[in-house]
Amino acid sequence: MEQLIFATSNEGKIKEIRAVLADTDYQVLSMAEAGIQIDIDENGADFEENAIIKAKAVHGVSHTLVLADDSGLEIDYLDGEPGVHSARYMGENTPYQEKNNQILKRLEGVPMEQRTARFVCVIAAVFPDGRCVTVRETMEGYIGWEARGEQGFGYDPIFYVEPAGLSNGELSMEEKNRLSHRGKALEAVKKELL
Ligand code: ITT
Repeated sequence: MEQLIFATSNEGKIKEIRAVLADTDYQVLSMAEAGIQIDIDENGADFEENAIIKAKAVHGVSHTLVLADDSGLEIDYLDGEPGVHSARYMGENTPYQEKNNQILKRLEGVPMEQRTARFVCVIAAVFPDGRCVTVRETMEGYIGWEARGEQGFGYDPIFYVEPAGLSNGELSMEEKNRLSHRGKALEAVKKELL
């Protein structure tokens, strides 16, 4: 079995990634499992740049196949915020319960048709020879009126999908992976790995 390193330290992401890549010939190693401890400055202007920065930083140490995910939530009423700053919104260490409550407050009184939002996921793959490709996928939905569900991570409890009207926090990991930005981007990256 071949190995690949997924350049993330986000536990929520890595669980979803392992589930989708389970049917490939690759064993997925986290950075910790690969023994790589580096600080990466995610100073890119967009999701593509940041995904490439992360994948190349780890590839620079390992020289192996490396994947990285840069993702975030774009809320139309907030002009695309928090966007590429999703992890840093209100501070990296602020609990998501607080971040989610703050977003619900900022959207108080905003009608359904103006609550549209999407998750974006860009995955960069850097191959052992340094060749690099990116894939981008989105998940369209809306910001609900309350946080619901214990599944997933981050902004999942306030992001709702039609037609079921359930929050991502109420979806099983299998359901979320079937519909989500990350699930679809991982399926697209699988094709690049063949
Ligand atoms: P790595 O850079 O180590 O992968 P990170 O959490 O810092 O971890 P990003 O810079 O890509 O990753 O930030 C993505 C943020 O967007 C993440 O922390 C969540 O707040 C949010 N996010 C992305 N995908 C999400 C999802 O599927 N569900 C909920 N929130 C998500």
